[in-house]
Amino acid sequence: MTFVDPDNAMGSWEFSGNALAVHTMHTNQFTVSYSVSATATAGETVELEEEIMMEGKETMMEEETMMAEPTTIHVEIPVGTSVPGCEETNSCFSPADITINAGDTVHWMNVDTAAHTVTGGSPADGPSGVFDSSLVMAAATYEFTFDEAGGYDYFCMVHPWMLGSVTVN
Ligand SMILES: [Cu+2]
Repeated sequence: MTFVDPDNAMGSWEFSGNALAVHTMHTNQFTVSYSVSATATAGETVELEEEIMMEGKETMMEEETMMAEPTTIHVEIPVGTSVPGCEETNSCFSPADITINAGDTVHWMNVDTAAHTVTGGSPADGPSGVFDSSLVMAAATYEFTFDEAGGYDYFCMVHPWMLGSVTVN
């Protein structure tokens, strides 16, 4: 699989294979984030994540602005959250309240045996429409990239005691 995209320097792509090569036509530094998923046994997913920095040749022109490179933040949907109790320790999502930078991606992993949702909004006001995983089955994942700064409450539509928040700077 080869991407040649002169207009878009950024993107997110899924592919299957066992090798990854990345290069740029420019000489500026750039960062590549990649994650590797492999199914170890049925129902169990192993996920590895690394970040590498590719360095281009020295140039006379320095990049003037360097934004923090987008990263992925991991949140677990813990075992046992389909019955009330986790809300007493604010642990229905783990961690329940996170702060990230605009452009970062939050990756939710359901390690519970029950299906859950990650739905923007609150039980009182309903879904915000900003993001909604729909049902995330056991051992499944959901991710969303937050491009806009702001505060985002979210909850589980199946178990409305399950609350979390993402603060985007
Ligand atoms: Cu739930």
